[in-house]
Amino acid sequence: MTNNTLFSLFEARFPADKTQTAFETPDGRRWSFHDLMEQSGRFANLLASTGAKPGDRVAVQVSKTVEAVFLYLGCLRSGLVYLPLNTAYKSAEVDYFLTDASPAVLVCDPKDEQGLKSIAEKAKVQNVFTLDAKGEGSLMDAANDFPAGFETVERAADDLAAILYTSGTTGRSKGAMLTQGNLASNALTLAKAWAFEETDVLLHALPIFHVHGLFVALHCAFLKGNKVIFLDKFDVGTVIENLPKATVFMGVPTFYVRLLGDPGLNKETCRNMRLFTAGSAPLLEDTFNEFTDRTGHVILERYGMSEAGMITSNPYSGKRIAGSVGFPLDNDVRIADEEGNIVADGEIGILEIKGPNVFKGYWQMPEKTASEFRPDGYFITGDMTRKDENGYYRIVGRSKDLIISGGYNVYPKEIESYLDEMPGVLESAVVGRPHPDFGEAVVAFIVKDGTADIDENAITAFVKDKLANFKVPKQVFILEELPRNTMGKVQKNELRTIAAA
Ligand code: MLC
Ligand code: AMP
Repeated sequence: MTNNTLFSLFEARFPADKTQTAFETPDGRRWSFHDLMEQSGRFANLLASTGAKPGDRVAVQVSKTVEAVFLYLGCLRSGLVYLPLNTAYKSAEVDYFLTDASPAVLVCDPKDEQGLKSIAEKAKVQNVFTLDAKGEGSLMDAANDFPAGFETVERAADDLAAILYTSGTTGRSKGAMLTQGNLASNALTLAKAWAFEETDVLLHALPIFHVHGLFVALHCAFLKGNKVIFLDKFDVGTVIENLPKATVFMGVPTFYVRLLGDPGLNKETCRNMRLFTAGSAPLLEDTFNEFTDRTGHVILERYGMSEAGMITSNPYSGKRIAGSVGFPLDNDVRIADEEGNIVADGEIGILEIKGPNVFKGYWQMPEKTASEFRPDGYFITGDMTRKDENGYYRIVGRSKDLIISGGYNVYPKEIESYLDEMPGVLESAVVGRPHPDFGEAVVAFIVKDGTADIDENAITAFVKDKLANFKVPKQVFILEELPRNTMGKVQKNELRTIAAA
């Protein structure tokens, strides 16, 4: 190990024989650990040549490719801060992230380059490169001119490795600053807790712009030098086809619901598997039980968030309980009321956490950061939690107004603020309702301004135009007025009842 960075931690654990496969894709392409070292080295050299200095941000909004993973590693190697963006974000959303984070480099899909040019200029982004869904583009062309050798830049545990934007209850997204130390500690914890071995093969179907697909899944594999079967997106048929070649699979609950819908998922297809994990949203007990009946495997549910990586996990060796998220990993946890008073065992409160995995704060939001930490350093997760009689933690709700749809977080406030700007809309309220596929679906309630001539389609189209597709309401209700309590506050519970009916 040359130094103490996250990348060096991985590198020290890569197989001695670098010809071993690091990644393969269903179309027969294959990348060895030697390829990984060379390509990430070229990217690191290219990024350094742009004048970007350690600590500068690299914003990346590209399709899921192995080259994009190598770009992430190139950022880590050159000490740059990786800032991944959901490919579903529209230009207005990207505008906010670029303006807020002022990255030195933007890497986008060639088809978005023209549209993002003026936004990047306005945000004073010095360098724009492209990378497409085939792993080609100006980034690759430029990197090819650089040598593969690169000495990983020394960084301290407290230096930033990544910024992940999470939506905020106020409608303004917050950039969670994750340090080299945060990511390293969580990776080591998970690889150990989930008993990763050198012989594991990870079947990877998650997007790589979030904690789950980027850090949880890939970091475990890197720490054991595993082969990763890398799918460009989740597709039931492709997952089932590749399961027999894999030992580990990680997914959001929607993945498991969809897999169960295919008779091809059975004990035979799962014969080599040793671990299925689920998280990012609650896994229904029915899904958990049906999966065990069908495959003989008990899904291991864990709980986490952008700000802290994985916080709790069901045990690898002990009993995994449906509806529970298991026990705390390497962080201290406590359950407290809104004022921060610890609640009695068995009572519901908000989970607070402290540990090496917990982020450094929100990018350029010191006040917001301070308000989400207790004076003694505990971070307030906003997740309503109960510790049951056997010591298992259960996430029973959220104190934050948040919808989780197919594993993506949607903050109603953001959609409401946008809807309220629509000509003909007097006011709006957005809630979640149970959805058989996505777990929760976004539902909008609208009060029209007078006799404005707008209907459900117009409202949906308005949102679709500017916001990511997963934020588009699956249903719109037009009401005479919104239900309010005596204080004038919109009664979202009443709206949830209407939506669920
Ligand atoms: C797509 N759509 C969604 C959606 N994904 N709508 C609501 N919620 C979602 N999650 C839209 C599509 O744009 C489309 O709209 C319509 O819904 C149907 O699309 P689809 O073809 O069925 O969707 P698909 O492309 O298959 O994507 C679904 C999915 C994807 C479940 C595969 O959403 C996904 O990969 N989710 C994983 C999210 C994730 O990784 N979360 C981890 C966060 S980290 P239209 O109008 O085009 O028809 C985290 C911390 C932790 O939370 O603990 O892990
Ligand atoms: P994100 O901000 O995208 O990282 O989402 C984090 C949020 O997802 C958490 O605060 C929880 O509300 C939710 N979450 C993650 N895992 C689980 C789980 N296993 N059960 C219930 N909620 C979860």
